[in-house]
Amino acid sequence: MQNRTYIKDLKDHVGKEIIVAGWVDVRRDQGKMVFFDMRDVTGKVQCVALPSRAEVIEKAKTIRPEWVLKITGLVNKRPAKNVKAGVLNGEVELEVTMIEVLSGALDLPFELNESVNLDTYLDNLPYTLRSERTKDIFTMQSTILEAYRSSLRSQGFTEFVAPALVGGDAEGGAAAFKVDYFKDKIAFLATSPQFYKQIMVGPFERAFTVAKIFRAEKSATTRHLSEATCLDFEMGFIENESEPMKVLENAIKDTVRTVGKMHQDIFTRFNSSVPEIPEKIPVFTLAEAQDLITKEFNRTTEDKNDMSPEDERQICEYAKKNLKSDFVFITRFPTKKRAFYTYEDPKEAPFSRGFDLLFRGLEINSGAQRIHNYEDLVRRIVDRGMDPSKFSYYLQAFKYGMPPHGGSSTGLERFTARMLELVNVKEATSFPRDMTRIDSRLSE
Ligand code: AMO
Repeated sequence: MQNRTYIKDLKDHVGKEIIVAGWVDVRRDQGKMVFFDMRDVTGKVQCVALPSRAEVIEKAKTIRPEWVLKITGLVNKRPAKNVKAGVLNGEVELEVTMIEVLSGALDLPFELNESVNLDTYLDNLPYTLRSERTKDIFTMQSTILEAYRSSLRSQGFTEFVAPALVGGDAEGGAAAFKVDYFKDKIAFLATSPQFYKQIMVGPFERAFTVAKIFRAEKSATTRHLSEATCLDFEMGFIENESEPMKVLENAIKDTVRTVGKMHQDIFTRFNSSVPEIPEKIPVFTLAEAQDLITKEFNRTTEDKNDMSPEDERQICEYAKKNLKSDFVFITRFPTKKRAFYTYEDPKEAPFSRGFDLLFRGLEINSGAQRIHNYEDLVRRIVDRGMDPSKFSYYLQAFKYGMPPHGGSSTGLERFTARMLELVNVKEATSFPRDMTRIDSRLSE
């Protein structure tokens, strides 16, 4: 739209006639005058329709929230008694000289910023995504994405685009969605860009991707989605898992620094705070973490081979209180509990070189050093009861020379959810898919 002024810039146009465009937020009639707030992507402003402008006031009386308008108006200073200090446009208002209705809106299901239950919120996403709270969440997510990418680039990584349609299931176990492909072939939606990022170590040594992953696990929890977004990287020529852990630590620190600089206001609105990270993120082996939990919380951990959600929560509580860290690394999981491609040093058996990163009580990242030797990898596939011929495409990377390598994957939705301390990861997903919903609710 030509000659449009963004609402955040109105204060620079006092005394001038300008054009704004956006949505009607609320309308308040006061005596013969009509007041309404207009909202565009940059903020809100109060508009006033005066009775002296007959055509304007008639139209103003018909408008409703969410109507889309193009407004011509004079930017006036507010009378001193009406100034709202510290609020965008608290010192100015728009005296409307012309209203053009670009689009009307039907009756709304509820007020935009009203708090509704999660299902109602999700049923109405094309509408509820416009709310202030939601806009804050996805503004935060957009910054996380940008900062993480930029950190990996500065650490020498090249971004590539991973496929979403794949011939086999990368995690060799995680339930995959099936797709009818050409020539009667059953393809899958990728459960991870794992194989492709490892292959990309060939051309780039250090590669990363922001990839969609699809998981058909029947998990109805606050941490599971059927479709998630992963920030995956892989790097060659490592000696052990501490190198990818360091790259990840840098990416996390860079991201936290950036959101802290840009979004203090959002943290405040969510009653949260910029995460604490000490010089070095604390690292515990699985056994150390579970011993600490037993000691600190007087509770025996049930599964010695993995962290339960309660274990994750308590070790994070411990680290926050005693080590001033919102992040904790857990290492030395038993190899049998990790994906088949995870490296195990014979001297360290039965433990693997895999790691998890926990953030405010939740696993947000998994990573590992990988097996790089062709014969070892084939043997591991066979040991896991799988057929190496099904992996022949991926195995080429190892047949033709692969350096020791490793990497990790951060779930964008989980990272965002814990950043703002949201209870459910679905709130940190603009269009969540789960067992009960794909846009609309699935019938019972
Ligand atoms: P993993 O399966 O642990 O590891 O996934 C990595 C990260 O992705 C996120 N995530 C999910 N988020 C929401 N809903 C889900 N259903 C879901 N599944 C995973 C989590 C998790 O930590 N290939 C390995 C990674 C690697 O070793 O590099 C993998 O996929 O935040």
